Amino acid sequence: LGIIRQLRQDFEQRKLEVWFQPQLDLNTLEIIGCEALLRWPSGNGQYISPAIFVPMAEDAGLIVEIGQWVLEQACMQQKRLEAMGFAISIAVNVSVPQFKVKGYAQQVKDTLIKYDVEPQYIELEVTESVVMDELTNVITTLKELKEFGIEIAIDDFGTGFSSLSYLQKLPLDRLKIDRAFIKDLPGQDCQAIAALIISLGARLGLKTIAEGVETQAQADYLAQLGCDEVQGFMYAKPMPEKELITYLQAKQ
Ligand code: G
Ligand code: G
Ligand code: MN
Ligand code: NA
Repeated sequence: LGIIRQLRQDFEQRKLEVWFQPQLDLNTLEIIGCEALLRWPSGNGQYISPAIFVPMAEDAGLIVEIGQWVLEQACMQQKRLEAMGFAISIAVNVSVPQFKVKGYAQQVKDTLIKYDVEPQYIELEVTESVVMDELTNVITTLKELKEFGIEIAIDDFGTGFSSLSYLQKLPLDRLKIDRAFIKDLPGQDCQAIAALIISLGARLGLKTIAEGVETQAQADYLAQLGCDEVQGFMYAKPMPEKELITYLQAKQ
């Protein structure tokens, strides 16, 4: 089977999984949310990386259906966590083809209403490729979502090919500093870029979250720079729902 046919078949047979990676307040180390991340089991406990299959699913248009399913999983997860006393938000990645769907913002709102999820508990992560796509009506769509109460983050910030002017035009809440600028901290070049993004965020009134934090030295440096939030293997890896609940209970 071609990889896309296999993906479509496994999706239809409900074999895809959504895992969750905690996000923490860097000052208090309180868990403030988690990112929903797709996982495609390939047998023997192995997984095909979304870095490989998500771009293929985008090209095939399949990401529209899968993305909607991820959002619904995130909504159901949020309700289950809330019922257990964990009022944390869930961040969902959104691709360009999803934004191209007519009425995308309304579809997202309808989904949250269907699952009775308060909008403040869902965040959408968009990349600079979404922001720069001329056919997505991104400003109108994001404004509609933001007015509803959904938070918006720019994912992989600093790695796209875009001007900074969109930062003034879009209703954003958060900048996610790409792991590329975290991994060599406190190396000099990374330091300069991370420091710049954090102060840019602060001056624009946006929260900054660092991705891929793996060491205490990185965390210390980010704290010193005034970074608000962190996500990374040092705190927790992406994990299935059951493990997430165990993790949250242990941290209580
Ligand atoms: O989980 P991991 O770090 O391997 O993810 C690799 C990439 O796949 C990341 O860039 C992430 O944004 C993307 N990805 C994971 N889950 C989803 C999803 O549900 N939708 C989209 N569009 N991208 C995802
Ligand atoms: O691009 P996006 O931010 O959506 O991708 C998140 C990806 O980063 C996930 O695939 C996740 O598994 C990965 N990730 C999260 N934390 C770390 C980390 O500390 N180190 C590394 N190498 N990858 C990480
Ligand atoms: Mn992301
Ligand atoms: Na990212």
